[in-house]
Amino acid sequence: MRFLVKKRLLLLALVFSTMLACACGNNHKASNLTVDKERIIIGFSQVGAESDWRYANTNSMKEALSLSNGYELIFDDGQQKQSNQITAIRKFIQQEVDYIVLAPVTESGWDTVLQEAKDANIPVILVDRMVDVKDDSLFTCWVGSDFELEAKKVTAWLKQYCDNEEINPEEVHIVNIQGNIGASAQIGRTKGIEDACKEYGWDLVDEVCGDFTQAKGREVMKEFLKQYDNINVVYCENDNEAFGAIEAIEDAGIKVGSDIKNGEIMVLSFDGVNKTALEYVKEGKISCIGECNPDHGPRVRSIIDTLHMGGKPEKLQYVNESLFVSGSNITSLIVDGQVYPITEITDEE
Ligand code: GZL
Repeated sequence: MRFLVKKRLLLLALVFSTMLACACGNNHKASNLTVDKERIIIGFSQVGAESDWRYANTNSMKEALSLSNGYELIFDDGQQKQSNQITAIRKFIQQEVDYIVLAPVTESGWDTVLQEAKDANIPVILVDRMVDVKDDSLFTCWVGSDFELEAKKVTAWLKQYCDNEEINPEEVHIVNIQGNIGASAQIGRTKGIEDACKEYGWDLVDEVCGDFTQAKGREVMKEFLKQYDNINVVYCENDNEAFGAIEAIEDAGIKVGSDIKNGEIMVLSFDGVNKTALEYVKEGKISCIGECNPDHGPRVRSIIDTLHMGGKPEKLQYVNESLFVSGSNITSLIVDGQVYPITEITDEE
């Protein structure tokens, strides 16, 4: 009898433990769901992968919005096409993400799709470039650079340099290799050089789009050298274009450098993200770089966390930026009445 009781008890224990395991198992699944539910899901539409700056910006976002930090980032590379970015945003809406982050390739053409995101109650955070929309409630926050200020700093440096070297304004002949036409960075940097040429009396020989890429920058510079024989300053709207322009200038047997009174061609640029660009500054191949800070990830993370806790972050958030030079005796600049420091690139970098 005892044996029989024992057997039944064992059977009961077996059934009970199986039930317990299932219950735990389900609880385990439930806890997974609980964890997933807590994770913040973000759809990020990036411009593309056209430049070193863009890689650095993408890395900054992926590092800040990582799984280990409690985020699930759905990344889409727009390949520099607005139609791809609009498709990605619509996909994020269908996936019911918690937030959409957009780095818009150009400023115009976003009203409709951002209205769809608003109707779906999904906050949109802009990074890097701005959008030109009728209703600015279509985006919650923007993190990026003051591109016109970047250009004012670079042109103020050139003005200071010309004054120090006693170079007359009419002796300065500039070509501008522009970024993607319609991108905030292009709009601000082009406005900066055009205003400076008017203000200081420099000759703006020509402006052509270089797509923010090295290959296009080289092609445009090659064409400029065929068309014009008086160029002594090349204003590149990013470093990758500058790398291409330097290749074309050196292929034509001309020296790049700041000694424009003795036949060198000066190269000015923007970004200062990768080592080659800073090397070129040290070597004097690029005379001055307007820093463009790609590190938007931490700010976007803080904006999302604030929103998630019901807070109201600053709508427009500008990143701090400097100017990279080497060997010039200009140590600071005054732009619009404000003093800006200059970062001297030395071997210690
Ligand atoms: C600037 C960014 C620009 C960079 C380029 O914030 O939009 O786009 O200057 C990049 O390098 O391609």
